[in-house]
Amino acid sequence: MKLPRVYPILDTESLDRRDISLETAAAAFLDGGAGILQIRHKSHWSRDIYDSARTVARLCREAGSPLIINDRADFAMLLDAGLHIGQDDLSPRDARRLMGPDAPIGFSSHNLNQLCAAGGEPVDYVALGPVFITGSKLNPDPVTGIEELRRCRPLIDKPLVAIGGITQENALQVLNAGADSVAVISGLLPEPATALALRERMEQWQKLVKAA
Ligand code: TZP
Ligand code: MG
Repeated sequence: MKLPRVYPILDTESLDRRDISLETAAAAFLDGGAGILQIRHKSHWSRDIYDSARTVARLCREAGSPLIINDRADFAMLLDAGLHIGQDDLSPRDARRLMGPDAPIGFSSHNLNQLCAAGGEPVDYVALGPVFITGSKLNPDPVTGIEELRRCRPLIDKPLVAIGGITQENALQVLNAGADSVAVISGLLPEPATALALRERMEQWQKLVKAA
């Protein structure tokens, strides 16, 4: 799987705090050139959320950008999307059994041991983080730092996504340390987060990562 250099995560809690709808953020990021999107919804998957996710899935299809659903294989399957799982979710093997051979599956790791183990799982990419301090995740694991990322990179063959506290200021360092892609929540949310500002922020990121 070839991952875009920037991997925007639509975290519904972060979007709610800024009063932005999932659809608005998705449309703005896709307009700004996003080559992939993830929906991360940690609370109840209500019908409203599912309807919004269906709209996002349609927008992603029209743009030719994959959509990945965090945690929930059931909704990923219904939306014909990919799946991102963590260490406490469905095992990668069971996720693959459900999702089939072709759906993209990502798997989170938080340290070197988890990363090496993830390298042998039936997943398409592995995330490592938090690389830096993050305010977007409840009870995050200890930060890995950039040197750990550099040390970890050669240990697996799969694409590596760095996550956690990645901003326009530190993203090039992270990519130069060997990450194939940077996953970003708050660094893609300007204040105020109008549709125009979101699109422009995405465009800035696209320009930035071209330099890596
Ligand atoms: N996993 C590790 S850090 C993190 C997740 C979901 C949150 C990343 O958010 P931000 O705002 O880009 O630090
Ligand atoms: Mg999870």
